[in-house]
Amino acid sequence: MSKPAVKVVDSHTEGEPTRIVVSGGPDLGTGPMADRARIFREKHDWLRQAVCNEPRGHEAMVGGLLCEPHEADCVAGVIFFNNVSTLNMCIHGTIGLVVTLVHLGKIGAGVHRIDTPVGVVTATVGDDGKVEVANVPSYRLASGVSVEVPGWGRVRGDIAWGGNWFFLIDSQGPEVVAENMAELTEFTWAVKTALAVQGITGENGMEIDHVESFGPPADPELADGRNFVMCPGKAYDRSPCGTGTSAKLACLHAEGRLQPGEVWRQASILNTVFCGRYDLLPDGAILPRISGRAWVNGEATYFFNEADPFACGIPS
Ligand code: PYC
Repeated sequence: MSKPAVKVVDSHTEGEPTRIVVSGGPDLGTGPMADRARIFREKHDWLRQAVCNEPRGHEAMVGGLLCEPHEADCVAGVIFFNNVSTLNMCIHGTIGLVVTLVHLGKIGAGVHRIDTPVGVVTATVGDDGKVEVANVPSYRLASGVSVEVPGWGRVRGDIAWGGNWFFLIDSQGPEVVAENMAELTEFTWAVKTALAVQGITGENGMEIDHVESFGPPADPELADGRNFVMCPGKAYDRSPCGTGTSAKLACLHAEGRLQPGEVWRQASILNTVFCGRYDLLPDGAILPRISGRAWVNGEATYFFNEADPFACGIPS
């Protein structure tokens, strides 16, 4: 029997796409979002592939399933996913979700709580449409960690949590400029693979599934640094990556290079910018606040014809 159709709304946040399934998605129950994300992974992975993979999607597509929230006072719950798996957290996707909810007339300017598998985040929609997201608490786990990377030699970096686990590399490998996209992809992917092979992980053995390489900004008037972020499915982030910017803020805080409330302007490899600042939490972690812009750029209904060999996407 054909699966029921779903409706999606597309947007991009500073260049990075988000596709939110706004209706027709599977019933995952009413439990905490982390439990629902596990059910989604185990039983409905076809929908992730149908939304993110070709022929409807592409390697950089990030999807989100709009859900009823579990936590009180939240306007929505969401499970993010990409071309290979579910994501713990996604800030560019949250900004995309928020402009989608505005587009659908479900929310307006103001403060809105959103339930995710790694905790509640708070989004503030400005009158100008700009969105700031207060992320989950973030921290640097380790600094100056050395990893031997075949073909590239010894690479040093910091390990930090910003809602996903990141390995942050400064001024090593190919220069962080758009002309080096292919080399940056190979370099950061080789680092990610080496970290996994050598058993270098985040807390509790969690996989470091994002690698972030930094260099100077194209224009110091507009940004304080530029990054290239490798995502788990070997696509680079077209935006400055909100969880990656949160991990960066945690490292800047740990180094004493950025004070609470000070603004860090993080440019992406495409020179789009997120502004980040943080509050200090009593346990020494930081609460990052990341702001950026997103635009709704499409709506669609997806049909799953059982005669179509790629109705549920081409597996990646
Ligand atoms: O903005 O946090 C983010 C993100 C994660 C993966 C892609 N974008």
